[in-house]
Amino acid sequence: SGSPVTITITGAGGQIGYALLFRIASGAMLGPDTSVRLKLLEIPQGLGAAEGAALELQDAAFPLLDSVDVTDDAGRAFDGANLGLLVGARPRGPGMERADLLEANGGIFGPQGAAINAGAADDVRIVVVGNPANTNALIAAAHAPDVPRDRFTALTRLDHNRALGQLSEALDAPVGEISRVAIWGNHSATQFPDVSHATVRGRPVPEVLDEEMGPDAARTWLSDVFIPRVAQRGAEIIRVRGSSSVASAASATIDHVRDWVHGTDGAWTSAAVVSTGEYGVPEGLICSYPVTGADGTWHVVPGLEPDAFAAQRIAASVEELVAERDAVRALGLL
Ligand code: NAX
Repeated sequence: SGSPVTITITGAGGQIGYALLFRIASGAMLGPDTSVRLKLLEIPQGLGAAEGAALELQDAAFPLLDSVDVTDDAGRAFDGANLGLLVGARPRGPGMERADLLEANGGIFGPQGAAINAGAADDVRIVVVGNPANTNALIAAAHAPDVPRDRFTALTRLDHNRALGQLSEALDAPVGEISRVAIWGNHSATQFPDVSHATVRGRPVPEVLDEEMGPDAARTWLSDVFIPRVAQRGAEIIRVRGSSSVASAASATIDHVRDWVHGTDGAWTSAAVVSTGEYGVPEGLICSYPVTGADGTWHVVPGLEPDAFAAQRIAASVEELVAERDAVRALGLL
């Protein structure tokens, strides 16, 4: 099974970290033939929780787990990393302005990007989970000039999976029968969950919705129920559960990395990747697109023709990404 893959997890002592570690060590992310070497990065206050998780990983006796290293030193954490799951971030505190939030996260993702640049393996792949995920990924990438841009991504797979879950319920079809769903834009409330190309059991979803609800009701359901419910699902989870999404976020992170490394066999998923100008998105932004995974690379699905509604939704979310980029640029973080 070759040499172990080195995986750096930041914020490993936090909630998502706790849900992620055991699934990675079980082989759910890289498969049953790949052993893993885990490097857990925390800030000093989080070290105890990360060390406790490391003890429990030992107690779970995973055959694929080669070693676990806990540190608060980013240089040590990213040394030799093949994969970096950047989960730890600075949450928005009470009364915190957006610029303060971006600046605090710049103080995290800038140095982590530099540590990746200095010490990660040549094949390093990064997924940023910590919010604001797209812009944090942009900051990290800007501090890693020697790493190819397309190795920096942000997680929108949770949004994608949420969209699948909602469609599955509405269409009374298992998620495995639904294809070509897409999330466009920012991992935020402005994101555009797009079903215009989606199919269920091979039939176009818009057609099935029209048939089941009538065209007007279908349009209203999409714009007033489906889209806001997916885009605001995080807030709904907090309301119902009393705490933010954890296991679903970890599961989406596993899905993202697995599909990036092993490919999707032509199936669409969603990931925030560096734009090279596709669909009019300014080059360099980390924007969610419909993608396929092949040869260890994400490929933006080409040749789609967003209708007027979709184009307007995508533009609004991209505008927010531009504003975030301009704000971090003004703060000197890029
Ligand atoms: P927690 O607060 O439980 O854990 C975060 C951990 O990160 C803490 O243990 C903290 O000590 C650590 N940390 C902070 N700064 C660090 C640094 N500089 N280096 C290393 N570790 C650091 O939050 P959790 O629920 O695990 O969520 C983590 C992040 O995921 C948050 O930013 C959250 O907003 C984001 N999310 C992103 C999602 C997505 O789809 N992209 C969905 C879920 C989640 O909301």
